[in-house]
Amino acid sequence: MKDEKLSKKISYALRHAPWEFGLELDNQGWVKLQFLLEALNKNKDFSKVTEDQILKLIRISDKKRFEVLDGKIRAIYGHSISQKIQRVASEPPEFLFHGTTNNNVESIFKNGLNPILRQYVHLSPEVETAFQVGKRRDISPVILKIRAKEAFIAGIHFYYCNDKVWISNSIPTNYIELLNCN
Ligand code: HQG
Repeated sequence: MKDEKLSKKISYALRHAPWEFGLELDNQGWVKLQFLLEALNKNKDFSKVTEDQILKLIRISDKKRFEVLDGKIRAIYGHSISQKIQRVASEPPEFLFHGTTNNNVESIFKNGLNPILRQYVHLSPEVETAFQVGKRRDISPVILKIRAKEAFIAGIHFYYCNDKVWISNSIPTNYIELLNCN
């Protein structure tokens, strides 16, 4: 079993469709690791997955997508389920970055940055991570610079996920600028 395939399956279960696995997330997105494991093991492609394999996957992954605490597991970001995952807001760095496609830019400067199919907008403290996120959909992505501290002072909530990901609700256009890469 390739780690990437397992990671994608767990992301799908914990971010997008827990009911397909007979799982119910609590309001912070947690579910018993044992329940996830049993659900995965019912699928022939994942029948031999063990708890240790999941823990190792989390440990070695370049992106920290999941966390485990007290026998429970959750996706740290990326949710699209209708039940909103509750987070504790915190003060963001001065700037956060968002990588997107050239096609989206006009609409973003018209409508603001919106979660679209997810619960939150995804941002990063580093340009490089934003670039990699944008590159999933555009070989030459556009990097947007968000004046996060200013937005925070004006009452917009930001939530820390890990050292590469912050999330927020919609960001109005007046806090968004194109990053000058020259
Ligand atoms: C765009 C992956 C038009 C937005 C990634 C983005 C990330 C607008 C797309 C994480 C818009 C939504 C999240 C507007 C926003 N008009 N387009 N007003 N507002 N958009 O996938 O940030 O590898 O939901 O720019 O790496 O790309 O799966 O969000 O292009 O960390 O762990 O709408 O998911 O993480 O796309 O990616 P997404 P994202 P994993």
